[in-house]
Amino acid sequence: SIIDPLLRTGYHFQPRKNWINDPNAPLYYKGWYHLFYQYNPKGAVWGNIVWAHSVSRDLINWMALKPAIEPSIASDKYGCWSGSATMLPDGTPTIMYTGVNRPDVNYQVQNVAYPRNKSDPLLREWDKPSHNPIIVPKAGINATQFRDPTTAWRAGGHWRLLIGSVTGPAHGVAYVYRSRDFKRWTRVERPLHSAATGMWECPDFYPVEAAGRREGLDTSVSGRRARKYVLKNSLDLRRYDYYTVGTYDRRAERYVPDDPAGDERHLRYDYGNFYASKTFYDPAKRRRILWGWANESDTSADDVAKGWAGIQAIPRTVWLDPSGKQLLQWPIEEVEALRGKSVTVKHRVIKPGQHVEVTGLQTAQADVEVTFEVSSLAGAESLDPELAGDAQRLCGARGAAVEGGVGPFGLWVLASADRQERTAVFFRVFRPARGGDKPVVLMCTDPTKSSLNPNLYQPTFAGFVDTDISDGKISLRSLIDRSVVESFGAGGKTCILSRVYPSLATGKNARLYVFNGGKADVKVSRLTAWEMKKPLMNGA
Ligand code: DQQ
Repeated sequence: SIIDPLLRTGYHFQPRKNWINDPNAPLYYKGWYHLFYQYNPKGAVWGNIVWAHSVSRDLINWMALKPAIEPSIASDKYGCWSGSATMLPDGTPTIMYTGVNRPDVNYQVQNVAYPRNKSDPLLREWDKPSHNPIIVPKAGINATQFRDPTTAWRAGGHWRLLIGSVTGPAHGVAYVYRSRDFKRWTRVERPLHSAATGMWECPDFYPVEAAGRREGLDTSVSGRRARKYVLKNSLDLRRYDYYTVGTYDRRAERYVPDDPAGDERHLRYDYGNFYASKTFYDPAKRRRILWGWANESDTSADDVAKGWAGIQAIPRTVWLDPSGKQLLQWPIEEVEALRGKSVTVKHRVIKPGQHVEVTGLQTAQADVEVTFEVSSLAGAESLDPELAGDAQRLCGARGAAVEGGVGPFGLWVLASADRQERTAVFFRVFRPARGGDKPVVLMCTDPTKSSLNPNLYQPTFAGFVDTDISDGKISLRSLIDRSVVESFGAGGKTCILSRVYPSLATGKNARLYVFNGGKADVKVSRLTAWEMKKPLMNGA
C-alpha cells in the first residue's frame, strides 16, 4: 500500500487524525492566533461536521483545544458549516457560521456565537444566544445553497456581511445583509456582485492598501487607505478560489471589478489544490493573512487507511502587486524560524538537457529559494493561439518532459535517486502572443511522474506569470513537505500547491534537483535549500 507514514506532512497544519476541510474564522486575540476548521471527529471522510479549534502564538506551533462549535441547537443540528469571525468595537470576537437545520435536505441558515469568557485568551467556550438563527433564506433564495457568512465590516452605523449563493441556473452571487445591532439582519435587495460561474462558496471581501504596499487593513477600514477591494469566491463547480480586484461603492452596496472581464479571466489565489480559503487581518503585525485548505489526491480508501485527510496551506501574507492588477502572496515570515541546515549553490550554469542534484541535506521537508537567469530569450517557443488562454491545457500538452526552447527549467522535488519518481516545478517561456510585446511565462507543477503508485489523481497544474522576464531573471520558492509541494513564482505572483504521494522518494530517500529541459542555458544565480524542522502540531 502507499500508506507510508513518511507521507504525513511535518509543518503544514493538520490535526492528529481524521478529515479536515475549510479554515474557519481565523482571528487574533490577546496574544493568540486562533484557527477553527471544518472537522469530522469520527473519521477520515467528510461528515459529522464540527468546528475544531487550535491556537498558536506564532501561526506555526499549534495546540489543539476541544471543538468550539458542535451541533447543539435546532438551527445547527445537522451540521456546523463554514463561517467567519468579526471583532466588535468593544473587542469581543463573534463567530457567524452556517447551520444545517433539516436532516433530509441541506437547508441552510446563519447562526452567531459569542465567547462565554472574554478574559480567556484561548476562547475555549462558545455560547449560541437564543435569538439564533439570525439569518434565514427568504423568498427567492435557494435555501440549500446559502452559506458561509464573511467577516462583517462596519461603516455609517451599519454592519454588513456577505453570504454565498447561486441564483437562476448558474449565477454565483454574494448577498449583502445589513444590521445595526448584529442581531437583526436585513438583506440589501441587490447583491454585492454576481457572475455566471455557478455557486459561490466561502466568499471573502476586504480592502487593500495602495499598490505595492505590504501593510494589511482591517476589514472595516474605509476611505483613502482602502485603495482597492478584493472579492474572492470559491467555485463549487470547479473547486478553485478566484478573485478580482475592484472598487466598492458603499452607498450603492456594489462591488465593481476593475477589469470588466475579471470574472471570466479567473485570476486565482492558487492554480493547484487550494480551496475554501479565508483571510483575516492580523493587528499584531498589521498584515492580511490567507488560509486555504488543500485536500488529498489519493483515494478515499487510502485516506481511511492512513486515518487522516486534508491539510491547511502555509498561511500567506497577501497584498496588492505594484501593477495594481493582482495580489502578491508570500509565506508568513514566521515559517522561516523552522529553517535548519542549509546548502547554497551560486552561479551554476545548467546546460540544455542537464540536471544537477542539490546535495548535503535532506529535502523531504525543505524550503527552497532559487533565482534563475536565462541566457537568451531568442529561442523561445511560439505560443499556440488555441492554448494561449489556458495555462492548464498548455502545460498538459507541454509537460516537464517535453523539450522546449527557453525552459522547461526549474526543480525536481521529492525525486528518487534514479529519478523514476519526481515532481517538476518549472517555468516555460513563450514568444509574445499575437498583439503582445512581452514574452509569456508559464509556471507549472507536473506530478505525472511523482509516484510509481498507479491509483492517484495526478493533475498537472499551471498558471501564467504576469512578470517581465526581458532581463532573463525569475525566482521560485517551493515549500516541500513530504506529500505537499507549495510553490511561489516570481515573488508570489503565481502560486501552485500540489499533493503528491511518492513511493520511493520518501524520508531520507527524497532528493532535490535543478533541471533544464530547454535549448538555452539557464543559470542558477543563487539557490538556497533549508531543511525544515517540525513544529508542535496539535499534539501529533
Ligand atoms: N464546505 C463547508 C461549506 C462550504 C464548503 C461544509 C466549501 O460551508 O460551502 O463543510 O468547501
